[in-house]
Amino acid sequence: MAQIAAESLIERLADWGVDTVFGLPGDGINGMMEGLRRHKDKIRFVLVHHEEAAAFMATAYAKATGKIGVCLATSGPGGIHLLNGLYDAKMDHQPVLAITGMQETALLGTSYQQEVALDRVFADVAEYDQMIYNPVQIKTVTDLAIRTAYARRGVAHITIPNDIQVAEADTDPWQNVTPASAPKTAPVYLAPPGRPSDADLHRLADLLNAGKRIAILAGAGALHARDELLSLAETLGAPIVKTLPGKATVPDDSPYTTGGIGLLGTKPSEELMEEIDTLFLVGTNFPYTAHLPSKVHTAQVDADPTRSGARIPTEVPVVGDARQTLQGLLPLLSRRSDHSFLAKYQKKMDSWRTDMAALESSDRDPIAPQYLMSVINDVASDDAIVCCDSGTIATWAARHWMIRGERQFYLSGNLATMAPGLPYAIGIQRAFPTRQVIAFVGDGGFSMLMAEFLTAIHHQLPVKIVINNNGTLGQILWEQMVLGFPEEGVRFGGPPADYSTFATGNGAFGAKIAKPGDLHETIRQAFAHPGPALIDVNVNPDEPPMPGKVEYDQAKGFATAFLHGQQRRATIASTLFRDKIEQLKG
Ligand SMILES: Cc1ncc(C[n+]2csc(CCOP(=O)(O)OP(=O)(O)O)c2C)c(N)n1
Ligand SMILES: [Mg+2]
Repeated sequence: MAQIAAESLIERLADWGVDTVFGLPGDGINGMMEGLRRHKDKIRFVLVHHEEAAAFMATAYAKATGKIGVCLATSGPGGIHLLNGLYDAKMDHQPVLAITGMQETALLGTSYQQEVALDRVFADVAEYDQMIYNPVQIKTVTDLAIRTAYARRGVAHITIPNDIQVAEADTDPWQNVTPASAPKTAPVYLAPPGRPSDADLHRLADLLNAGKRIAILAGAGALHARDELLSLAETLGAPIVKTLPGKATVPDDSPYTTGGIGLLGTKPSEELMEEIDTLFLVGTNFPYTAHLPSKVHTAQVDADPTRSGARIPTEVPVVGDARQTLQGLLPLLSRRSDHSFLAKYQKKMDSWRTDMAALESSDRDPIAPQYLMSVINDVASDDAIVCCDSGTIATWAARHWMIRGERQFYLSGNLATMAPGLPYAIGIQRAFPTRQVIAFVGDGGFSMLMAEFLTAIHHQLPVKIVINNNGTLGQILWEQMVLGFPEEGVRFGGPPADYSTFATGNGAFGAKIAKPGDLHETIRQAFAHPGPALIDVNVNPDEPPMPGKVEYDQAKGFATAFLHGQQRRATIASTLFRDKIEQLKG
């Protein structure tokens, strides 16, 4: 059988080290599916239930491995379904290749069924966006697409008309009229040098050596620089604050960190930002600038020149890889013998940790979401990976999922979309079959893409799904109240749905938990189970995700919403929040 053009693409992906394609077929990609069928030995196709999930899986695969993630969808609706997951990749700077089908070349422009100009639809999301018109283009375009995705840390898109997919591979049916042939590229990516110039390193060192009260703000761009960050903190006597996507930069029990920042962060981090004279941003483009100090000396290292000094005035912006920059910088720093500033924040963290532990009480009934997360934290292994949805779950995970050992944490950082937790877990479990991969998801987010739990069952991927079931779109409920508005349109109604039967009915481990006393043992059993497991936990819907440091306006908003007829105000007021309102009144 002659090779078809789709095989050139599949073989080229394999040459790039791609071992998995996440997707769902359709008549626009039957040639691609035949290419995959013929090369099963090289690339595994993970059939999903919704293309959006395939794009999330590819994004998570890239986040966890550093390698390109690949997703595949048919023409028209399939391609459109990919978009939300691809924007997640774009906004969290992950290399992802999206491959879509397109109508036959003879029909293009005739409004044939499912004809959607996906190259135009993807123009905003993709750094590289190319239709294939001729089989001889395929290898080169694949090379350039993947290189661009790596170089610009974003999405590349290739769309292929279905007649070209099944044409003979490597043929050029047209008369050549140009003094050039298809470029002979190689399946290779050469990363740019990551170490800044000596002059830049000295400027950085001068600013930091002059600082008296310094904080380091570490983001996802510093996830591979743990040792260097800890040495930097020790040398400067400076606490490390972590963005949420940068949560795994350093362990949560490290004496050098004050944990997270922003609404989901810690009180010591907020206080630190008010006290410092010097801020060093490492691998972060932290967007919530209201949580950053305005009049301090600022330095930053970021891999992308377009993000230099992109948020706050920055005296010393440096472009480079976080790890290589810190390696070059450390020998230039004078070591502080006085660690009293650090010690002050270590003490504040001791009391923050005590406050958090009090919220994790197993005595609280209904189950407190903080307790749920703390049980997951106790039972999970030292190299477990948590994938989290957007919503109140992100606050519980930020504060009660403790990074230690090789643990990791992933969420949709900048797009902050609902529903990635489950598909992220599947994509990462595919990359690391023997690691414990846990999705901590909301009932709202889970129900959006819940069919993907079947994907985990069918592909024997032993993901553990824990649903923080509060029967509401909780995050938005609290946001409405902070604005002073009683809630509207955020409660699904009725008792919380039971998702456990969906798991047990399909041969997986499933359990519904409503009592705190049942939680620990069930989570233990679920995590020890060799296959996929789903634990659906009814938590207290009236537990507010409190900011680390409550501002007067936030509490005032709650009080106003109460006055204007907020539902369930008696039960909401029975939570810790009442104490906070009382404190603020005084
Ligand atoms: C696709 C999408 N739609 C809407 C939102 C706005 N939003 C953010 S969090 C949230 C509530 C999520 O509910 P759930 O998953 O149950 O988590 P909870 O906040 O209740 O813990 C909503 C509606 C969003 N971020 N993404
Ligand atoms: Mg919810």
